[in-house]
Amino acid sequence: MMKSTVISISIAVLLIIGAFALAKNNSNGSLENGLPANNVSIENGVQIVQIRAKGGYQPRISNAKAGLPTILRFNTNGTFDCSASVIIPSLKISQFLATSGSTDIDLGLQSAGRLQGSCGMGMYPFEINFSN
Ligand SMILES: [Cu+2]
Repeated sequence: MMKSTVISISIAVLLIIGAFALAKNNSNGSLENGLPANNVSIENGVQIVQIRAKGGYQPRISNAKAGLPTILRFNTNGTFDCSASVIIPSLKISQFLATSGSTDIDLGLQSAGRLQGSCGMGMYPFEINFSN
């Protein structure tokens, strides 16, 4: 009796520690410290904007060049939350992402300005600032 109580308390303590460790990992993996500073690259004249989608979008704000053919590439890794559903209202884009891997969305040529998108429910925003 006594022994099983000790065991269940130990398990509870381990679970709590585990939950904290997971939470800490998540916050470390997000935004500023989780991604390279530059998530925009140009390959063969095509601009690629990479955004990680999992529990929101990182980085939340990307800076890109206007007037280049542009691909928005979402990287996912076990993304089962609603950030797997992307909308960009001004371009009438609504796209489901692969649960893991990458999904490209062709943005074509964008003129200078701010392109805003979010998850399907509008709770996780992201934006791309295109400048000349
Ligand atoms: Cu959402």
